[in-house]
Amino acid sequence: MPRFTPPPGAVDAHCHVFGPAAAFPVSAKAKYLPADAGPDMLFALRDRLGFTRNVIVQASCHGSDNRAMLDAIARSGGTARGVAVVDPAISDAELAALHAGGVRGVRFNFLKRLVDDAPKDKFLDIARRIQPLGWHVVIYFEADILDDLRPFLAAIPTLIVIDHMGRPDVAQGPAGPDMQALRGLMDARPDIWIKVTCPDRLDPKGPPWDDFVHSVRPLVESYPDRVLWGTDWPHPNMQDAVADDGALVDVIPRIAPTAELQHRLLVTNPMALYWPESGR
Ligand code: 0GY
Repeated sequence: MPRFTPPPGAVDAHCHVFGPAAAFPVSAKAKYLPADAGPDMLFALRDRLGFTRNVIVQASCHGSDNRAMLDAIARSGGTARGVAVVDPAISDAELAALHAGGVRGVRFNFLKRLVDDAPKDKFLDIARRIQPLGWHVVIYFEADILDDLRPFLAAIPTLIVIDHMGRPDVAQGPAGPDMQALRGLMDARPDIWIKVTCPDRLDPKGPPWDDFVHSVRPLVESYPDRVLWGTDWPHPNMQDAVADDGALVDVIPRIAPTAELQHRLLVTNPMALYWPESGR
């Protein structure tokens, strides 16, 4: 159990579901074979941690087969929405069906250990096609390719959310080159948002993840309207060091030290992106 109590209506804006494999097998191209982590487990975690809603992000192991995510959303009673991975050949009718199923964004993954290819031209076609739906693009990359990605990012016509801040080296501190590059990107374009997630992935020194807190808190304070937070449950590929979800929640008040920052991070911002009709 975390010590920190999230504000009412808090959203876990980065989590996944895996399978269950008997109903929703992983892709033939999956780079890892996860244990089942279905909606019942996700919603039990949500309740235990004191959250209200989930944004389920399609994980690479399910490829562009979004059925496990859609099934979880359908079982959530309106408390979950999703970010899909789509094939470039997807039809407009299929996109509309994803929207009806609760999808509000697409994910482009550039991590070579997770996907075989990341075709920028096809991604841009997809980004143009999802724009009329009011969706955004979620992009996952590592800090060393940020410079290469600049023209691609500039061409994306929708709001962009960067997973795990583009995996900066948090040991460099808030003034280090990775954080400065990220700030440069965000300062140049006000519709770039970041997920201030995954101390367990980004801070090899481990709990209580002081380097992560030291580097990330200034970002939350500088861009309070463009940050999202999530557990990253069930922590794919972290089998040697699965973080305690309660301990991850307890990082929130250290990177967002006031009640107002916490409310923006956990409620206002994710609600604006994923439940805009709620009018918050
Ligand atoms: C994350 C991070 C990872 C995995 C995936 O789609 C995925 O498989 O996103 C990772 O291995 O870094 O956000 O879950």
